[in-house]
Amino acid sequence: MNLIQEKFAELDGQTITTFTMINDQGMEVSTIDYGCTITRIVVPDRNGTLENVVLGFDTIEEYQQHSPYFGAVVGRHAGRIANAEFTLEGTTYHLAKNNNGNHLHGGIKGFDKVIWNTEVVEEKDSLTLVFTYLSKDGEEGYPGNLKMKISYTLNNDNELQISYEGVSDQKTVVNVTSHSYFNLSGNLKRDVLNHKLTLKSNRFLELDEELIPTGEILPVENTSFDFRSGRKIIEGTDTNDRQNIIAGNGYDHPFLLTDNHNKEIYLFDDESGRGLIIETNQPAVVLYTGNQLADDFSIQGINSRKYLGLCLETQGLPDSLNHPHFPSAILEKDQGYYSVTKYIFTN
Ligand code: G6D
Repeated sequence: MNLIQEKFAELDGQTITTFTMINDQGMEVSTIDYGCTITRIVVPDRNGTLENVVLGFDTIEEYQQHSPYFGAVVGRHAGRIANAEFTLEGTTYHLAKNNNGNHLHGGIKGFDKVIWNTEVVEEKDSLTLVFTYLSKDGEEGYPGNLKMKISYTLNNDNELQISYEGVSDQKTVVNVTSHSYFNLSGNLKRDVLNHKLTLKSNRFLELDEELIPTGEILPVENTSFDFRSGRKIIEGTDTNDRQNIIAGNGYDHPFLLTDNHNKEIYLFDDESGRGLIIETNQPAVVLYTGNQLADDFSIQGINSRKYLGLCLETQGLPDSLNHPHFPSAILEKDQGYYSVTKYIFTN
């Protein structure tokens, strides 16, 4: 295992650092301490060719100007919260209205836009980056001083594990995830429309026109949302299914998982032979197929466009605070928050 640490940029008088973990198979994971953002993941195809499989930039300016959370950690609360407010124990908290009058992904300056303290832990067959940050009481409108610790561990089996731990001195809400856009073709050679996704999920959340959950939990049977036997992404981008249409001709939906830590999510690109198995302790995964990717910038020389990457955001359920029948995102005072997701790359 090797670690390369180098300066990425200066921002507001602070240095942003790149940490590149390289395992003995040649897999690389590059991360910057700005938003714990994964900027590159390099893995082999069926012929052993090492190429990048995530959307990311080379400069902080591009992240500030163009990034729709490319590779970033998202929080305190990933996903949307309707009307940008929630009530806890009789107190209503008002959050940033940063998406059509609703709250999205932790607000204006969420976890994705702060610089995290970083430590490195080296083991014989693994490397871990430990990111810590104190999200103060009232930050982005959330209650409680929340101490967060996020660990990225790369081992020699081409597995990247991300764990999230948090504790707050007041009752609050927490729902954190990683927002990488995967594209297994390698160096963004193709879009993700022919990627095949298999999900252990028989229910998904209905969304309204503002992409807010209506509260209805729909069965996947006989719809383009049934990924139980594997389905190509393209089958959801040109359907007349209203849910695909309101998502911008694709998917932007939370799926309730029927299994944890048991290959519950599998993405495969036949042309490259690359696969990605995702296992998590979380109740849901948001599949977002890059339907809103703008086309007025380039990513490492490739023009950005719809469907150039897709996100599999393992997490609780968006807007659960307004839907008591959803798994809760409430974190009690001094209660430990723990979320873990493993990404297993195959070829
Ligand atoms: C869009 O609706 C989608 C979100 O799910 C995604 O996370 C964001 O773009 C980057 O708002």
